[in-house]
Amino acid sequence: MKLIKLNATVTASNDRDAEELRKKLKEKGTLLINLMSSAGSGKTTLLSRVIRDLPELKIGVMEADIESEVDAQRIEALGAKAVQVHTSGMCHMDAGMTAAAVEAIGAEDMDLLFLENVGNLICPAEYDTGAGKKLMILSVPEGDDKPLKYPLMFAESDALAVTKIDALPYFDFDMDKCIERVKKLNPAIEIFPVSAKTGEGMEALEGWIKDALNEWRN
Ligand SMILES: Nc1nc2c(ncn2[C@@H]2O[C@H](COP(=O)(O)OP(=O)(O)O)[C@@H](O)[C@H]2O)c(=O)[nH]1
Ligand SMILES: [Mg+2]
Repeated sequence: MKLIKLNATVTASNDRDAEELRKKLKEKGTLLINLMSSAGSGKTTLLSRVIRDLPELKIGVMEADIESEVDAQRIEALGAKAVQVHTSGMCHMDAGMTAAAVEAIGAEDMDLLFLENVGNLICPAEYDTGAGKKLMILSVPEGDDKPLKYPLMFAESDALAVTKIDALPYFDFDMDKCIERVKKLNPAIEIFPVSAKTGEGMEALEGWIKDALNEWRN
């Protein structure tokens, strides 16, 4: 498994770098999905389920963290290609860092590339990474008030997976209220209640992923 250490690139050129990467991936027919959420909300677990459920697709995962290689190892154990990125203390990935990670994983002939962004609801929302789609996760234990506290990521994402719904009986999480709050910020967002543990709701989310790939290639 490859491990690369990256520093932030110059912010002023970020949007240009992002457009360049998006164009390059579009030409290859590879869809890059920027996966964002808090630490521990279930990004790696959800990706593991998607990799197992969609064996017909060639999927690569770029794992961004401050330290450790555990997530890339979890993905590689499933037979998918993974690269671990250490962000030199940064709380997000920018477009230059993402382009370097894409280079390291070798995106040739990949259908889907996931960027598992650094776990937090703030900084990743502020940077265009060059991804074709942004998928956000909110997990039930985090609470239905998070759209009120961290609106930008909800406003910026194309889809939201509300995960760990198997834990709903143990938390005061109001799904209707959560959906209403998110839709107020972003009327176009698609919302998928799922459990990566039991598999409930995953088919609908995976349908969204497959549709996004088809749309990207047309
Ligand atoms: N009950 C339940 N636990 C989950 C689910 N998805 C993830 N977890 C657990 O949440 C913890 C963090 O998951 P992980 O995928 O590492 O989160 P990440 O830090 O966002 O990548 C682990 O203990 C997982 O087993 C789920 O759908 N239901
Ligand atoms: Mg993870």
